[in-house]
Amino acid sequence: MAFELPTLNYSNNALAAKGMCQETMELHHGKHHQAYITALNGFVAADASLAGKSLDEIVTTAAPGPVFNNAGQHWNHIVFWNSMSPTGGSIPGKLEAKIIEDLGSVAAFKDAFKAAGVSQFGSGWAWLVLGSDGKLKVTKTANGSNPLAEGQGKALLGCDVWEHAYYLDFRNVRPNYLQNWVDNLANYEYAEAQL
Ligand code: MN3
Repeated sequence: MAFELPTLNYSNNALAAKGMCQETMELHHGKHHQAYITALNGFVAADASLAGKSLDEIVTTAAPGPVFNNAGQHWNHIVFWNSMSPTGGSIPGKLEAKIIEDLGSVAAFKDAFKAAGVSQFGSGWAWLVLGSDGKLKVTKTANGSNPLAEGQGKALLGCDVWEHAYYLDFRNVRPNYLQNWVDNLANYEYAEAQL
């Protein structure tokens, strides 16, 4: 069965008041994400060894290259849409306590997350991950890679730092995009639900 673009839990203009405009959403979800899925489906249709594999299986087994890149980006964007909310930015108590225990403070978490995204040279992702040791950690990955592929743990939040994610709203200023993301867009309820 072909991979499909997931329906969003919110409208394309629902994040505009939070710093992600409707045009960004239309291009990012409707064009960029769709393009990864279309490419991935083309590779699957042309390669019997990929037929019937789940997205997680492809992400964890594909060699570096176009199949991995497009499967990874499909996986990453599914997490990304879930990682934002029109009511984002508020950290519920259980997650807040876990952040303080594992990362020191909410401010330290936000600083680490911003630093991960800012220091990712070129395109990539910043993540809040629950490691196999049961501890929260902040990571980053390049291009289409992700915590599943790299064995970092369970991805609780993922933030796209490719330029297409922020250029209309924040131009070249990636740090401001990340600051706004952790303060106003991040769906911390989604993160907490995965603990
Ligand atoms: Mn993207």
